[in-house]
Amino acid sequence: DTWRYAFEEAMDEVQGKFAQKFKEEVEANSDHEIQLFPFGTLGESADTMEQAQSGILQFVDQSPGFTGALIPEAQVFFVPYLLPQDEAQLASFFKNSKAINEMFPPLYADQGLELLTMFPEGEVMMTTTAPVESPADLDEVKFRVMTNPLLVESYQAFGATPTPLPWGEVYGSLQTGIIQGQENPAFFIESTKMYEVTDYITRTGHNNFTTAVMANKEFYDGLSEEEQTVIDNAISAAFDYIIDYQKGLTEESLEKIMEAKPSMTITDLSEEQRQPFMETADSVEQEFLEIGGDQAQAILEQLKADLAAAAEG
Ligand code: 6CS
Repeated sequence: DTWRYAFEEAMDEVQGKFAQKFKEEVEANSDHEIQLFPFGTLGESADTMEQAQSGILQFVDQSPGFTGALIPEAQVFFVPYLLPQDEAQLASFFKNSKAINEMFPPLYADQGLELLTMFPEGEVMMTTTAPVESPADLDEVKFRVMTNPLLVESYQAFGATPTPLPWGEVYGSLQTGIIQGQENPAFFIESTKMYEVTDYITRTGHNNFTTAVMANKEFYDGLSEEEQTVIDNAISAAFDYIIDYQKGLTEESLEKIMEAKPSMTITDLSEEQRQPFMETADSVEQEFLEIGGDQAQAILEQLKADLAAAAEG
């Protein structure tokens, strides 16, 4: 039979590459087929999540940026400066984290979802219509964020006017001036041509984009052990593949942006310039403890321990 898998990006973007590898592995090792639904074919991220919860879809990729209202603990990924930028460290963290692999699955299960994996998609950068060197430059800037309450808090702390929007509205809103900024990893800024509607890219180092892949839980629980193993192995192969695929991707994407639009300004903020942004982290973390659900504190503590372990190597 055919299993349906929706994701939030195009086929040749990171989530699409992951999904294609997963499909290839499942199809090579079972009689099942996977039908892929890239962004735009079944609606926005909130729509595909509903479809996965109701069993219309067997698999869905939804980033915690959109899962915060459903699973408040998933907002932890928006405490600024929590995740490192080092790619090897990040990969090891996602692979071995007890918070991700043991504490999050029951929270997703409560929502009818089997959490299969989380993986990083790259350093998040701001793209804006005016330069950003300090929080003061974000004053009065309507800045699009994913629909996640803690991400809203964090951009408020950065001094901006956060505007939560689904992805499909971002390009048009920048074009018409409803918003003046947004954040995303470099590959996505390049592939979705964010440089056409903004003039500045600012690297503040405040986050790395996290995404999550899950199955409808009833579907997954109803599979044979053998079939579950095929899925788990395919996820694990796709994880290794996507980590490898992203090596050098950030810098390559920035080069492509500069080729497409030589007048684009890319600024990597110095440690000193980053300081005022970093100083907001404690208050956003406190806010997470208040709005991050029953497990907020336990998840945050475990995640920090997992990050420390990944940093030691
Ligand atoms: O900003 C967003 O909404 C989108 N960003 C990425 C990198 N993937 C999917 C998501 O919808």
